[in-house]
Amino acid sequence: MIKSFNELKKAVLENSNFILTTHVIPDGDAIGSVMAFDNYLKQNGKNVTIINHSPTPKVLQFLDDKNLIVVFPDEPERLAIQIENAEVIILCDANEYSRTRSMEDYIRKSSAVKICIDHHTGLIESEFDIAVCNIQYAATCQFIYDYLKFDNENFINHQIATYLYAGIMTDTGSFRFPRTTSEVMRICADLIDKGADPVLLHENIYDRMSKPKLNLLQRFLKSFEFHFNDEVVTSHVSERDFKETGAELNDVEGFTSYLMGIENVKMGILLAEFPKGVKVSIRSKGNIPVNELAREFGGGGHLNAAGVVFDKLPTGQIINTLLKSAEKFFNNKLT
Ligand SMILES: [Mn+2]
Repeated sequence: MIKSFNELKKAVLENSNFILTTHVIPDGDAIGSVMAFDNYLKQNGKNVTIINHSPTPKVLQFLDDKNLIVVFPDEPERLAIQIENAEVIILCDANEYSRTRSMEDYIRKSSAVKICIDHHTGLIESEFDIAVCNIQYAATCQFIYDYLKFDNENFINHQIATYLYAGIMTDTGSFRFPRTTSEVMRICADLIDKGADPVLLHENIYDRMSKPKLNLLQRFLKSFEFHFNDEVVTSHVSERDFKETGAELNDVEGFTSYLMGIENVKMGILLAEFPKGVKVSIRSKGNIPVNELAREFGGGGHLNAAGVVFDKLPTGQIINTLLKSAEKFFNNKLT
């Protein structure tokens, strides 16, 4: 566990120009954490720009109602200069520069103080000047909550409470994933006291299935195949499915819950084809380490939730490769 709140606070006090960023295809915790830290820094009178590689997914845009987040590929020349001149760059909800894709080289080249606030495995400490990381945390937003409590609780206004609640709610799968501790619930109770609206946030994020997503979901449900005595279920959505339904890659968010909601299923695999490759999401129950499985192919994640991106290959071939590797976790041989 690395928890350098004093160093983080010192970096905040000693500098004026900050850049916040997060990983490609940002989720609720990614957007929640950069929005919350942006608000905190601005309360401290700092100049802050949030620059991300990916546009904010539609379903999360309500969190950035003033359109503060700028997208690097939209204005690469201007933003590259800003990254170069920044005094501090903070990477939230990721611990590798490669997760910022088009921004990676510019961040590496910048002489800014580089800070990581994250809860994923695989941190290489030497890559950052300050790392605030702990894989026990349910969300990066939980870290930011703890940091703000450490600095001054009064910074947690209703906006920050909203961002942090959104991040914790999404990263815990609405408070049901393994790291949903009593501490997480206490934090969320406090965030509600400070102005987060749990009903509205849930509605805004989860009760908004678009027609294209619904149509993609129908195709996804039809793709299920069972293996290893029905303990493993695999699924896929093709590029054609995306094209014909009008759905986006982000729309597969939440699909893995359908895999894991099936009786006796211990591991679920979802393949989503996109123009340049195949995004694979792997989920498990109990102590089946899907992060180890993902790591064999260059991916990573948590014990029960991991991901990896494959080069463009037929989905059947990728599924067979993964099942072959997953064999060691199951008693039944590949059939
Ligand atoms: Mn996260």
